[in-house]
Amino acid sequence: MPLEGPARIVSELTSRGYNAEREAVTRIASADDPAATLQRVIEGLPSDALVVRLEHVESVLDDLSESDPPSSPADTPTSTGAQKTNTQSTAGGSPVETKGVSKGAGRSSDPDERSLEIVGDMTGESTGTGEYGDFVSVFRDRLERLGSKLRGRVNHRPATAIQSMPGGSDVAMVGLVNDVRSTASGHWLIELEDATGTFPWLVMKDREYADLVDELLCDEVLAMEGTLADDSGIAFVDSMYFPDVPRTHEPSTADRHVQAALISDVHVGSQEFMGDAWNRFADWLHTEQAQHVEYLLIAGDMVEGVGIYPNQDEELDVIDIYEQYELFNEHLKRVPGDIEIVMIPGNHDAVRLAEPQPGFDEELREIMTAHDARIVSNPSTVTLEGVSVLMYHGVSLDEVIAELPEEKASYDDPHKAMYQLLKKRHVAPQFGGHTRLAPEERDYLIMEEVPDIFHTGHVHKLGFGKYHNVLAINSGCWQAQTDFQKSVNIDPDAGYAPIVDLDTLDVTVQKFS
Ligand code: D5M
Ligand code: FE
Ligand code: ZN
Repeated sequence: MPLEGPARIVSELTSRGYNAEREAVTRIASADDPAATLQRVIEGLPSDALVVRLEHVESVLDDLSESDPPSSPADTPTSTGAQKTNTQSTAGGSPVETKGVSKGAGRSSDPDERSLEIVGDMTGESTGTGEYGDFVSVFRDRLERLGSKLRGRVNHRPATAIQSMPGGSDVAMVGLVNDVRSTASGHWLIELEDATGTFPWLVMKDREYADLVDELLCDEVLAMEGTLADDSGIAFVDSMYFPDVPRTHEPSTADRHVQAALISDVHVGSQEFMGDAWNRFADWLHTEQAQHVEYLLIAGDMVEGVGIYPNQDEELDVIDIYEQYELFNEHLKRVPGDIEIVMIPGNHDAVRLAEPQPGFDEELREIMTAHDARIVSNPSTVTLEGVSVLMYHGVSLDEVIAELPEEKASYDDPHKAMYQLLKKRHVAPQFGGHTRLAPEERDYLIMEEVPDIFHTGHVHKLGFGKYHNVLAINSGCWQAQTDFQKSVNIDPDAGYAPIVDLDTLDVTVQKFS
């Protein structure tokens, strides 16, 4: 079998169940005889090794240069006859894609320069029982924490106090949007709720704030300022304030040139999963062009799952959910072993559907061992070398897109829907709609801190842009158009990987389909 270079080496290793560090692959590819080197590396691996590391290759090459016969580490002889038979046929030497010893296609970076921290992972922290008291707690927490971002900006009063103020007073309130209705004369009536009660606010149709009304979602937190009517039963809105991202927000950046690949919606197990595109992506990660990609973030929907949508089983390639994860794990193995992976679940994954979704359970973690991936909840924030990335699968985007006018949120510009979530400082504001929410003591869906990058998926459309200096990226998918998507005219962006420079927050898109 000819050995054509890193991609070939990776697939050879993957087929034997190994994952490999990129530098190890480069080192093998640049050896005098890559095929023989690969063979000896495999023979010499400890029996419990899952990842082929640079040190394994170096030790084989050292042995070769001393003209010693290949030796396995004394304690773990693992070579098999079957593997040895390959040696002859592959030992002819073949062109390699990369040259060079320690640099080449492999990264030159020192793993010590990396840093990866997780904040807001609620895996194992769920306390909700779905009872009434949990709903009270979660909304109280939301109003308290998002309200605190607004209370300094307006001279707010509780709903019950406003009712007893004299007509004509200037008033302000911080609350949750309880209801939005249009009146017979075309004005808008917005009911705000706080811990004391509710109060109605009227937005006149000809006021500048009227066009903000179509952005409002139930249960988001905002502040209103206005004038109390003569009978003190309603207030006329003069200004609206959102928790929002300050315009002056200055994102953090990494101190060196390092990149992250942001993807989602792999959907392994679906007949439409694009395995070839995935393999091209994984092989590309082994090339020189990708040498600075040191992190891979996967924002949910690893597998297609079972029973997610009606008639979904007709489009399944693999019908057993555990087999789907096993297959996903095989695909992860092709990714260089020295890339740090972080993943959160999505609505197709085998965790509870209601958000926040805890990270995968032990049984699934034991299947997904190919990489020592960080498996965290949806949502979670991962900070890569100082750059915080809020990862959220994105089910609420369907709702934002359905409820807001086309120019403010659409499937063609998914990042604009993300801007709305940033403005509301909440990943899934609306309760009781399409997005299922699990009430917890704490509202884990709040954006307490402003992220530097906001990463979502779910809608299967690639889109990115900046909102008040925050980079919003919706990452597309690895699943070709399904019958359902065809029926509703969703044309997915499949087989793309957006790559972010963590030192500049610039984005480049690599296409593999
Ligand atoms: O969802 C991918 C996108 O397609 C997302 O915008 C929801 C939408 N979608 C896909 N299938 C359905 C069905 N059957 N009903 C409603 N909406 C759907 P994903 O969850 O990643 O498959
Ligand atoms: Fe998806
Ligand atoms: Zn999804």
